[in-house]
Amino acid sequence: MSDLVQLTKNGDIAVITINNPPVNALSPGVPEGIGEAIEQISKDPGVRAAVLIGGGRTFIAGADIKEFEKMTSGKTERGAGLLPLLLKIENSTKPVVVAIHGNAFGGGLEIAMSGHYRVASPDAQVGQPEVKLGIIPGAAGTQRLPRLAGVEKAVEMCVEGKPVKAPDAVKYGIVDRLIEGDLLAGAIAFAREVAAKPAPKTRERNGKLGTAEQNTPIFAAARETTRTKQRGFMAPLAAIEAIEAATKLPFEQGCEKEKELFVKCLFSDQSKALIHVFFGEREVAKIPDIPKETPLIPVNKAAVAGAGTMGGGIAMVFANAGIPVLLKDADQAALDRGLANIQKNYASSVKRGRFTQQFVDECLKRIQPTLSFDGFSDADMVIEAVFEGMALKKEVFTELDRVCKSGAILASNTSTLNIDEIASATSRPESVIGTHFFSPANVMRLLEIVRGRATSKEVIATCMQLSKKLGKIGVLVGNCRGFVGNRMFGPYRREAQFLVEEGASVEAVDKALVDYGMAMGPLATGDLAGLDVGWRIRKEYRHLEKPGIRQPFAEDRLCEMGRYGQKTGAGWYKYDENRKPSGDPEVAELVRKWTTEAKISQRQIPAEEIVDRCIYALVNEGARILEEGYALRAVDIDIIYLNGYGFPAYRGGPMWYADTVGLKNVYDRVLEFQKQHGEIWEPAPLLKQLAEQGKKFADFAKEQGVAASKP
Ligand code: 3H9
Repeated sequence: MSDLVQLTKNGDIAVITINNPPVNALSPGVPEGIGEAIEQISKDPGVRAAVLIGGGRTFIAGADIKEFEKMTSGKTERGAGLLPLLLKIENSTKPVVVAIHGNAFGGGLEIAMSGHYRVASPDAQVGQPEVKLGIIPGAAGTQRLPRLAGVEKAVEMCVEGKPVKAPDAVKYGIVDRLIEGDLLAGAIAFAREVAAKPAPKTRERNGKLGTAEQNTPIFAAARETTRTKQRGFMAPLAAIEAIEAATKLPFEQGCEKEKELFVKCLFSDQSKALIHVFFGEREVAKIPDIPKETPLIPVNKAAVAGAGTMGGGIAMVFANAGIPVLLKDADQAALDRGLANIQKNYASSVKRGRFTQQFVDECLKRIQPTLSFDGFSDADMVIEAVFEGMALKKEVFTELDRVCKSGAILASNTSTLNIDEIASATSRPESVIGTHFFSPANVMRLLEIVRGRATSKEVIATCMQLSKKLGKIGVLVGNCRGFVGNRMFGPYRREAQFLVEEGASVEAVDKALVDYGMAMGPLATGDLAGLDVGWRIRKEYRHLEKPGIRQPFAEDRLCEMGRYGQKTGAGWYKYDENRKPSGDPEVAELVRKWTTEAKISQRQIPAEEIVDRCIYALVNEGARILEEGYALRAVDIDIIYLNGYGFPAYRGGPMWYADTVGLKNVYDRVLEFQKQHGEIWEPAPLLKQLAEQGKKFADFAKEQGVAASKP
């Protein structure tokens, strides 16, 4: 038997233990090992029942995701899958009790459901998260789960991919019993209890499959919700179709249907992109020159300077993670406003069921308002979130340097300013780092961690680790203007504005990008963030722009008119009192007037060109960033765009998308744009180089392993 699976005996009960750390994925050898163990048990007269359990920290986290990549690229043959093994377990005449701790996810839950009974530790979780990888359960999960949990619950679990906690799993009929204390001992005792009983087969339990009359509205509602909440994703719809098959076809035919849909999803670009995202989210935590053993600075108390929207949101993030936090502002009115905002946000979280009132009360107690820096002296980490201006930031950091204890992390939430210059206001630049939260800070998952020239490895490692505790995904970036996300966002939004100035309507530009999959169009995003933000930055940096290069101007004109976006009730769109947007004919007329005066010829612009210009502007700038070493890997840029800018996960991020289109195709299109629009579209040297070599951005990251430490 494979050494990934062990078979031992406890009296008349066989114990099959899976040992494939870290998560007992079903890598080659594991299913075979389980199968052999089941065969041996069937032949052993001394065994009356069996327990199947995971060694280490978890039961089975699912199929080995790395194998999917090998399969779709033809590196390994597609085998018969797990189905024969599951039938072997289910057909065993000796009851198989599956004992779950940690997670039983994907293929793990599918194996568990082929067992005759399931017992679980109270803190275990079960789930079918396959949709998050762009696939559906492929080992009869869509057929067995509705038989155990009912159609509605199965649809919810397979479509949303969210795990269910063990006590709920008992309630839904997925788990038979919770075992407090020693799981193995409890499972063995349970196995003795059921050893003499006939072993129930999940595939024959049709009682919860419902009638057509009951199921039709469930499937219709699920499809409707999926189309809005998971717009553009194909796997959730496929999961619904597979479960529908479970309700209409005999088990074997249902499995056939599931297989057909599974294979279609697995070989899709969406699945490849989402698998890239899965590994990417883990890869960004790995910084080549910062070893795992780097000592961390304990962060048990935090302080935030500035109680505006960002400062308040950041304070909530710390409080939510159980870390007490001081919230300072210069005047009482601003502090009161900040606290009122925090309370409003928490109240709405309670209303939406995200938090309980008790949790919120505890969080609020952790946020301590203050008007002075006095209490900052024992904070382990301070996050500055004052108004975006270098002079003010430096003033704050000079003060922090004076009051904070030695070794405290001094972080700035700046979204554009130079971290080294900010650090120069202190006597300890090694403690200074950028932590760029995204708005709303308590909601958005991305945290850009900006490495200054002198930032110490301990400070970086601590912030990377802390991001997880704060429920964020931290991505290390270098210190360049706009860092990674906003630096790329500039050319993206520039193109959106050019397109409007060349004749596309505001609505057409946004619609093309929303249809591409973006959460919001670039112009509506500007209205949301406040058009004045970019306007102010453009004014500050105008002296750095090369003369003679075309710049968009309509947005600045809108700002001059006081049209800052949602907050002023008008920007590119106009807004009602509930901030509901509608197209504004006045904007269309004004833009036409301004562009006629500027002699910009007008034309109809197809959606495809709108998308290519905006997305390739992102990609071209991303290529520069990568080459200059301000992002560690192409995947880091992807993770930033997926988590901070509403880029569709099923396209894998801008750099992955470009790799999928083919860099030669992207390069050729950029050259076309350069011919039409001039220097602004000069291809990034790295794009040119990789396109000519027939390579991908992903290859570059692997080859270079650059660090984001460039000043
Ligand atoms: C499936 O089952 C399809 C079926 O229907 C069958 C069809 C035939 N495979 O996340 P962590 C690695 S699809 C390979 O940091 P945590 C991970 O990359 C699968 N590798 O730990 C990382 O490697 P590294 C359905 C995997 O404690 C290391 O393990 N299942 C897999 O924060 C530690 O992972 C899922 O989608 C895997 N399945 O979280 C579950 N899982 O150290 C996916 C993990 O080199 N997994 N790795 O970076 C998870 O959600 C989390 O890993 C889990 C643990 C919650 C289990």
